Amino acid sequence: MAYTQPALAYAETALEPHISAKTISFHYGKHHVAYINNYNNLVAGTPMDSQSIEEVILAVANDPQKVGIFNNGAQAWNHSFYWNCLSPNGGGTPTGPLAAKIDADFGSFEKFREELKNAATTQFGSGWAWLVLDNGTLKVVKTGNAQTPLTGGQVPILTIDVWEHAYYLDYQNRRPDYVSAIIDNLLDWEFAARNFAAAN
Ligand code: MN3
Repeated sequence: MAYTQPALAYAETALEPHISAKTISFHYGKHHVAYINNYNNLVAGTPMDSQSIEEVILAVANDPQKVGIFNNGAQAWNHSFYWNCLSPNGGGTPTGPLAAKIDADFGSFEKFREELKNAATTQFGSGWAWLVLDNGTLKVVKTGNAQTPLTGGQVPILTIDVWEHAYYLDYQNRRPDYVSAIIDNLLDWEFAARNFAAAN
């Protein structure tokens, strides 16, 4: 069955001024939709059509014959995850077990924040910065293009899309400003806490 785009949990204007409605309209309404349509067209009529998108991503990750399925499927999944990482009531700091684990694994929230910002700003070209749980340890990692931590067995907790289409209308070349705006104002720590709890 076809993969369907999850509804946004907020209005297209809700993330302003940090991310404009115009960016959301293109990013959610055009880029993400295109990845999903491409993915559905590529798996239609194949056995992959009956698998979950996560199963397909893992199955085709290292298959040079299925690069198109991987790229579109992983981008479909990464973006669905990304929209959930953002909230008009986001930013600030985590609480509870996730906050304690960040302190334990990074030293402090401030050190984690610097590591995430550094990963997001130094990812060369298109890609993603992530907070993941890797064998019981929280880590910040970055992935290029459509690559996703799912293929390495890491559990995504949060992500920031650093493809230019994510910020160019609002920030042009100023990727660090976009990254800071997300970390300080939009990251949904309640979503992150649910991902962390589900992984334990
Ligand atoms: Mn994107």
